[in-house]
Amino acid sequence: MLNLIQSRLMSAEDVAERLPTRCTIATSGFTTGYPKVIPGAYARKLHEAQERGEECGFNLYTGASTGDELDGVLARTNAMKKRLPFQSTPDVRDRINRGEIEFLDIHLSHVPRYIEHNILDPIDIAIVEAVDVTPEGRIYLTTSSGMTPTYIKYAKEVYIELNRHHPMGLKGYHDVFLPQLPPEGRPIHITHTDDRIGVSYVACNPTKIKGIVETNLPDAGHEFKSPDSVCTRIAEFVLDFILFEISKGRIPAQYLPFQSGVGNIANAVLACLAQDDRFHEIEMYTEVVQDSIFDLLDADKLRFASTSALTFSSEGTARLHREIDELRAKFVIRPQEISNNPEVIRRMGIISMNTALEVDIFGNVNSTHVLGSKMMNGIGGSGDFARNAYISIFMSPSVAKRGDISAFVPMVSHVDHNEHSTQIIVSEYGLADLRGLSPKRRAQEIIEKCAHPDYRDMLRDYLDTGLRHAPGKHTPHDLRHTFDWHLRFLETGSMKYTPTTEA
Ligand code: 0RQ
Repeated sequence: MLNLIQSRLMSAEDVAERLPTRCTIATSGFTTGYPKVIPGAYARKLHEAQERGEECGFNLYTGASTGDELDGVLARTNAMKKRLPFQSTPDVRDRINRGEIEFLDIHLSHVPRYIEHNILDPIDIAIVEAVDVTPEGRIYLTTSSGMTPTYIKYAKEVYIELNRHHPMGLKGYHDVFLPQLPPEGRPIHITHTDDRIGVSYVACNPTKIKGIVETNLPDAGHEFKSPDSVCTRIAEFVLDFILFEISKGRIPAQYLPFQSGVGNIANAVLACLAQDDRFHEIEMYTEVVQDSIFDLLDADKLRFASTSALTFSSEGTARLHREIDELRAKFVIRPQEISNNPEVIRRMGIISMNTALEVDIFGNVNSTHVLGSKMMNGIGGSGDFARNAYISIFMSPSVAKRGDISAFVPMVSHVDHNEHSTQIIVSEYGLADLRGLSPKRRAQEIIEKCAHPDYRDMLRDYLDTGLRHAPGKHTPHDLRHTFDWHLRFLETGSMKYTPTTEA
């Protein structure tokens, strides 16, 4: 008798043939672990249907960002109607910003409930990447978990890409557990980063698995730059601050688990921590781990990391494969319902470190919108962590676009994390500790510690004017000029004042 894999084996084109040209597709993928061949075949099918004059349109749900083999090829069909909850592919981003794709920018921890409560269009098809699937329908995922367990549960049909690029040794990395909805919800029994409360596979009724495609493809590598001087300065301020907090007894000497966002700054903080003799072993409770985790491992400074994805460069992935059995004792991969769960984050006392696009002098943070209207990637998990962390740190270079944009502005052009949730702000010039400060004092702290020197006088001026003219002196905004900086950049290409020629 044929086993499940043999009986469902087909080509990506066979799967595409079965997929409707109008449907809602949910896939695995949280930076890595997304399907890589079925989307391309489906895109070709859509192009052909469009050439015949057929109207096509699909929604795409994932865990977080994915690669060009999924997001890129599907965006280029121009048939993607709705996308959630996070993306970072230029072709998707452009279409969102041209108003062609409806993008739902949702806290990652909120997505499962929206699915379960049918707030979103129901899922017709789930396409997931796995290393193995058993006759009973146990699906063993690759390097990410994300939303996959929930998508498999609610999809009408499931297609699997069995990716032979990854070793079977990935089995055992995952801990799959989905909490019940209220009123049946019970406490989630995670009190330590390495607690396991579920099983190592996603259970699926085998009759729902309609097709299996074999692949042998890596994820698009997440290459990291070696930390530049700006990233290194930011990292040094963060590390000094953590040691200061320990000296004050506000962080225990054995630390608290760290959460670290995506990108070069987050990677640099952990890489610098690995080299810093003042630090010993740490733990992580986070949603992505990047290559800097290997610096920690090599320095014998990683006790354990709980994550929703292993987001490695090609070099990092090769090392994971080489050391797959030893590293299993160091990592657990959890669904984002658990990695980003506010209950667990609050209980464990996380030190959260995320990157901001811009911060205003009163402490509001914009992580998503360039100049107030253009979507960058999405809020992702930064809100889940920042709001519920024990200590929440936001980091940003003081300027962008060769100095023409100040990351520190009178008022952010979009708010993702408001002044009530933010605590510590860091640039390459210094660290502003906003805890216990009124808005006026926060403004002074941010201007003097974080802003680029070229913009400090302009910010002081804005604050002084507000203190003189604002009807309320609590948060002294000068509403006539709140967005002058953004408007000036749009008009002149720089946020700096253009000096007038009149003497
Ligand atoms: O543009 O590439 O065209 O030069 O923004 O900036 O400095 O490379 O920063 O890659 O670390 O991303 C906030 C977007 C930072 C990211 C953000 C321009 C700048 C450059 C990128 P160019 P950098 P990074 C865990 C947590 C939200 C989600 C999150 C993010 C580009 O960290 O998406 O934290 N965070 N999730 O030039 C205009 C400004 C700008 C600006 C920078 N003020 N105005 N442009 N740029 N500041 C992960 C998950 O949730 C999965």
